Amino acid sequence: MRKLQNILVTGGAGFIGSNFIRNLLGEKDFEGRVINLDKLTYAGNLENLKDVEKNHGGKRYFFVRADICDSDAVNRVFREHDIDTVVHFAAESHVDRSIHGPAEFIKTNFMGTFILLEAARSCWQGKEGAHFHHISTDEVYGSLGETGYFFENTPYDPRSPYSASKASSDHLVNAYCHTYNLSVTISNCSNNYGPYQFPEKLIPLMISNIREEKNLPVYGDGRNIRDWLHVDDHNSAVWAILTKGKSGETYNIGGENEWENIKLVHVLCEKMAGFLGKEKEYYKKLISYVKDRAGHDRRYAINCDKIKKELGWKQSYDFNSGLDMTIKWYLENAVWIANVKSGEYQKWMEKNYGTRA
Ligand code: NAD
Ligand code: TDX
Repeated sequence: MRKLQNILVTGGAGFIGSNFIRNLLGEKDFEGRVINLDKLTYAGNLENLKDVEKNHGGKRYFFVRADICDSDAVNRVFREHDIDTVVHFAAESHVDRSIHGPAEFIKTNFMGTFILLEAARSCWQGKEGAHFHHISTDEVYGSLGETGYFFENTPYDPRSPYSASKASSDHLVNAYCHTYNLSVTISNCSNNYGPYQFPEKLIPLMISNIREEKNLPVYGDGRNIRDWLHVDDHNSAVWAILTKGKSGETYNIGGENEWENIKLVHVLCEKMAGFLGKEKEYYKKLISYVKDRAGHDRRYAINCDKIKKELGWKQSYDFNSGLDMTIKWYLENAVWIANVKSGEYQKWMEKNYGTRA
């Protein structure tokens, strides 16, 4: 089992990263320190980590506001905190935004990953046990028809600027392993849901709009399929890879839980009706089919037998109760939603979509 001391988490103020840090600091097999390096874009919010800062700030948890594209800042953090492990979450993560403005995706997702790899290469020369884990997505594999699954050896076929930027960063990570013998792992995960997800993504957007009785925009015919996984299950898989994963390997992580978008939106409407004391069908009238996303991938489905067999990981949430807990969290944290949706995000939405959101 790999021994981890000073972990650099990039993008730790975002959705998955903040949940990861919270879980990591509660992990019984980890006694080290976490350094969260985040630029705090519209998607990064320190409010996500208020409890972590209170309980561990200045002791086992440190926040550094920096851009992963800033080589000086990244190198400084590596040296000042004697980093031995990187968990690289930082990215521009929303497909729709990558269609409107790909430049930031290429910069952060590709160039940012390059800067981090270079820092690791120069700071880790001769460092025993140092390891770089890269968080990627199932979207790099492209789009499936009605049958079949993505395996670790499925050829890459990214189709949006977002997935192309993630795919190219995956290639770079592998190249550093082969060329410079850097210890690396990569995980390709399916769609996550859970607390602290920015309300631009399907599940929190729908929950937030249902609560406010706003339109529920379903793209195209609503029959695109995604495989949903609770964020804690994603993060327990990342922990398994960090501690037991083999350098040079890729691990798929998935929920084995496929849903057509429209069916999922129906379930959210029904569950929200239950929570908010309305009749079962009440919120479905808010659904509106809107113009499809350009190049919208039809279906994602992950085969995650490898991580199950080799690292003993498995999902622990069932979708029904995971969704209930998630909905409750958003209902209890309406102020969080209002806060994260103000500022830069709101300005961008108004520029690109008018006032729809
Ligand atoms: P998110 O958008 O919620 O958070 C991204 C974080 O990265 C934010 O805190 C943001 O401030 C930070 N960031 C962005 N650009 C930065 C930069 N240049 N320098 C430093 N920090 C920067 O994203 P998320 O949903 O938590 O996704 C995290 C990672 O997981 C991403 O790499 C994404 O591709 C991958 N992923 C996400 C999902 C999903 O369903 N959300 C699924 C599979 C993989
Ligand atoms: O308003 C919407 N209406 C709609 O029909 C939104 C926001 C989405 N959709 C559809 C598009 C997708 O088929 O719902 C599905 C899910 O959309 P997103 O939540 O935007 O996720 P997706 O595009 O599948 O990508 C997500 O999973 C893989 C994350 O955003 C990525 O970061 C991750 O890599």
